[in-house]
Amino acid sequence: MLNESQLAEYQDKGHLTINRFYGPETVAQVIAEINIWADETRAELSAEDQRWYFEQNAPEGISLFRKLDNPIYNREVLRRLIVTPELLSLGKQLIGKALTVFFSQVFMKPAKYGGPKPVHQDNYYFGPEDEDKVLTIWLAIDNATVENGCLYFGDGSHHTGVHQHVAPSDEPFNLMVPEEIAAEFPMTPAPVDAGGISLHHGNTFHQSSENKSEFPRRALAMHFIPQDMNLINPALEYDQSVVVRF
Ligand SMILES: O=C(O)CCC(=O)C(=O)O
Repeated sequence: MLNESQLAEYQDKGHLTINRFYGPETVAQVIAEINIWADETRAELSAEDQRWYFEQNAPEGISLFRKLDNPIYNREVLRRLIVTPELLSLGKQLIGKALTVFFSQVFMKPAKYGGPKPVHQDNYYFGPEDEDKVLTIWLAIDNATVENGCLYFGDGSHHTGVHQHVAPSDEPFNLMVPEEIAAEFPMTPAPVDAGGISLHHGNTFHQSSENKSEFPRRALAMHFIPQDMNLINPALEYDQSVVVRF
């Protein structure tokens, strides 16, 4: 459970960091499982999927995963290790008693070639009925630092509603807050130690920079909503057959 000051921080800033949520053994098991999964997935990716799932900045002949989708649905081991009663109690405290992870992602952000994620609001992607009922819990698998591309947040931006996003014409899925609106909220870095978690409200502006460092910045994000709430206006299609209810 969050204590009063953590709750107040989440409500005020729209995000909260909790270090040491999982121990090093759990983090090591998570890494081992992701490595197995990445190897299995690599073998079956089509050329088109490779453009989406691999880092496009890596040198010719080096294929590095940018992301893997739906770890909580696809990998029982990850579900069991990560979605513990302690984790669920945070979600229940913030958004409701019966929860759904309707989408989850592993962001690999590999050393040297990890690409940036521009400023965005999860709620523009997800289009929920109630903006206050989307919670992302982001687990740092490596130490996430300014050097290797930790998250940055616009403190208090969750109080400003959902803004229309734009996307480059050659990357229609890469939705972002228009620059002039993003500029109203200075983005502050939120480093998290491996095994720590970062929670954010679905409206909170956030981004991560590229990773030019020697160290990967892997993270696993879970997007929670209450079971009785619908996504009424999603910007992309979310596959209802892969939701996991808790
Ligand atoms: O990990 C990242 O770089 C982006 C994460 C993100 O946008 C999210 O978890 O909502």
